[in-house]
Parts: sequence; structure tokens; C-alpha cells
Amino acid sequence: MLKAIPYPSQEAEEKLAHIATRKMGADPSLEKRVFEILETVKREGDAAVIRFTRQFDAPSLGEDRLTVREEEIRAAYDEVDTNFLDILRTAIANIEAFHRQQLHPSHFMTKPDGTFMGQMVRPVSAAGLYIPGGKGGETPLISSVLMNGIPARLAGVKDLALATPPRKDGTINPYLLVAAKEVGVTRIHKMGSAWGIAALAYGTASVQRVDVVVGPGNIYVALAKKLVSGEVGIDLLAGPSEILVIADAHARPDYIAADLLSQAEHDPLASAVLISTDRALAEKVTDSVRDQLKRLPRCDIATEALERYGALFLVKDVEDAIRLSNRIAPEHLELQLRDPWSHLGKIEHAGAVFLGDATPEAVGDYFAGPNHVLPTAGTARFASALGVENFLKRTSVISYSKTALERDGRAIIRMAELEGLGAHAASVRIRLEG
Ligand code: HSO
Ligand code: ZN
Repeated sequence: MLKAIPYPSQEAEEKLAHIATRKMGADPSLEKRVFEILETVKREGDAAVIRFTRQFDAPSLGEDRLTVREEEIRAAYDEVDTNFLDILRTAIANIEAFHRQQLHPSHFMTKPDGTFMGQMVRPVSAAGLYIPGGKGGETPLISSVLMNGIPARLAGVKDLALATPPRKDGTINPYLLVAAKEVGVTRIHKMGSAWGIAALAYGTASVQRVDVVVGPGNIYVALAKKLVSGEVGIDLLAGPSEILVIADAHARPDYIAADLLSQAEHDPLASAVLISTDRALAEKVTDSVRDQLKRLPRCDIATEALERYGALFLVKDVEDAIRLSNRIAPEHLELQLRDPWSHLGKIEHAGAVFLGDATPEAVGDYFAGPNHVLPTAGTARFASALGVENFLKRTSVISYSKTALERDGRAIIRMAELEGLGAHAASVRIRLEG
């Protein structure tokens, strides 16, 4: 399953190319189908959303039940245990504390000539979080409610909508409802897939449109987000999860195996890569993967992911390992090394880095504080984790004094004339002459 490949080598290049080109399987006909769903919702609004929801999720959802009612949230609080509430609130506090650091204030500058320039930072008015139901609504990604909702709320977004597909009986998982409420979500809509995204982006009679749509989802959700982007802002187009572990002889093979599997279980298209400086360690990891796999509830998914996009590269030293990792630009990078800190500065492209053997990637998924929405498929070369800035925009502010305009006016006129824009030039000249 995880066959050791030396790096650098031709074989390694082929494996890298294979991993790099993995796709969610989007074909043009699927994109066309999603486009049609979006158009239908745009045209028919609520009626279309209800029709799709009844067809695919909850056959008897009432016409007036697209939005969760207060009593459903109250009932959810009665259903969840207090231990869950404690855990949830601690996770929220951690994630909040981290994201608070991302709040950058507006800034202004003045010059002695009386000019004033600045940047006002303002939140978007409304944001929509999409949360997948998971196995018919039974295992929703509750942590994603926190990771997508908290930065929005900290940014100051007033209207925070959440869309998620209802279960077959028209209800929503109570843990998800409580998480949404605790995060400060202001409305929850029972609508999934592409029609859920369309309703958020375009608005319907009962779903107020939003300005930014974020959140994970399957290929339909991803395509819908891609198609509505431009009309609304979106976060990253997240691909299947990835983990890359760099390890030396000091690392614990069973820990590494467990961490590789933790990402492999997300998706049959997930990728799990080990780069090892030590052959004996690599062999132990392979054995341990095989062993632990048997005990996993999502064994089938993880096996498929490892078979298709698992890889094990053997390198001569940590320097080569990091060179390779920087080429891959992984979503999650674990440094399972004797002295991980001494190598951190050499990491150039990665969504998130995890140091030391007490840091399984899962601590970042749920609890530590940094965001778990991260760039995938090599996009860490230019993209970053979801954060407060995804919900903010900057407005420039400019004020000139008469003296400053007299000083700069001729230069501005010259530039405008070079562009053949006489009205621009005249708008300055009229002031210099007047
Ligand atoms: N590892 C995923 C996020 C997640 N994991 C949610 C568990 N729940 C992002 O790549
Ligand atoms: Zn995860």
C-alpha cells in the first residue's frame, strides 16, 4: 500500500504528478447540472429550494419550515449533554482567542500639506456558512461551524446565516444547532447542496441573501460556490484533505500511522504522504498503518485514499525532505523530528504546520485555535487559512488640501492626457484655474 520510493528519482516525480493532478471528479456535465440548479433557484426561489429539499433530503418538509424556529433550538439544548456544552465552549474560547489576533484596525495618515489618506475596515453585512450534513445528517461537521462562524462574528458580521441539509424527518442534528447558537449564528436554514448555496447567494422570499458564502461541502457545493463567486465572495475552494509528515529516526511510527489515517479517513480522494529520512522507521509506519486501519470505522474510505494517493518517500536528510514538502505545499504538515523547531523557518509553503509528537493534526481540526479551513492541492503556494479577513473589506479614504492639489495638479493632468482622458484632466484644471 505505502511503497517506499526514493527521492529524488524519476519514480518519485511520477508519483508527485499523480498526487498533484487528483481532482474531485468534476466533469463539465456536472457543472452544467449545478448551473441549472442555480438558475432554477434564481427563477423560482423558495418553491425550488423546497422541491429539491423534499426530493433529496426531507420528503415531508413543510413549506414554511425552511428556517429553524426558536423552539427547535431550545429543544436541541435539552437534548445535548452538558459535557458537550463544556467542550464546545472551551473550543470556541480557544478559536476566538486565536482569531482575535487577526483583527487589524482601520488606519489613517496625514501629511503636513494637509492631505489625508486612510483605510476603513468594515465587515460584510451578511455571511452564509454552509455545513454538510454527513451521512444523512447524522455526523455533521460541528467543528466547521466554529471554524467558519467565529471569524465571521469577530469580524463584526451582523447577519450570520447557516445552511445545512435537514435529516429525513426534517429536523437538524441537535449538536449542530447548539454549536450554531453558541457561535452566534443568527438564522439557520434547512437546505443543502447547490440549492442551499444558491438560496444564500441570490436570496429567496424566506432566505435573505448574503454577501459572502463559506464552508466545506461535496462536489455539488464546491461547484455551486465556484459558480456564484463574483456575485458573492467565497472562501477557498477546498479540495480533499491532505497530510504530509516529515519524520526522522526519532519519530514514533504508531503516531505517524495514526495521523496519516486521520486525514485519509476524510475522503477517498484524500492524500497522506510520509517523507522519512529513515528506512526502518518507514517500514514500521507501513506495518502500523495496516494494523490500525483494521480497527477504523471508516476503514474503506481510508484504504481507498491510501491506495490512490498515499505515498512514502525516502530521503537522505531533513533538508531534502523539506525541499520536497515545499514543492508539494501541503494543507497539513507535521514535523515529527528530533528538533522540529530548528526546521520551522525553512518551511515555505504549507497551510498549517504541526510540531512535535504531542501534536496530532486533529488538535488543529478541533481545538487549538487556528482555523482548520486551509488551502489544499498545492494552493498553499499563494493562499492562506480562512480567517477574519475573509469577512472584511477595506474602503480607501482620500482628502486633498488646496495647496496639495496646486502642487500635484499639473502632474495629474499630464498623466490623464497621456491616457487620452480629457475629462479627468479637466476635473483638475477647473480647480487650478478657479
Ligand atoms: N481536517 C479537515 C477539517 C476537519 N477535520 C473537520 C475534522 N473535522 C480539514 O482539512
Ligand atoms: Zn480532519
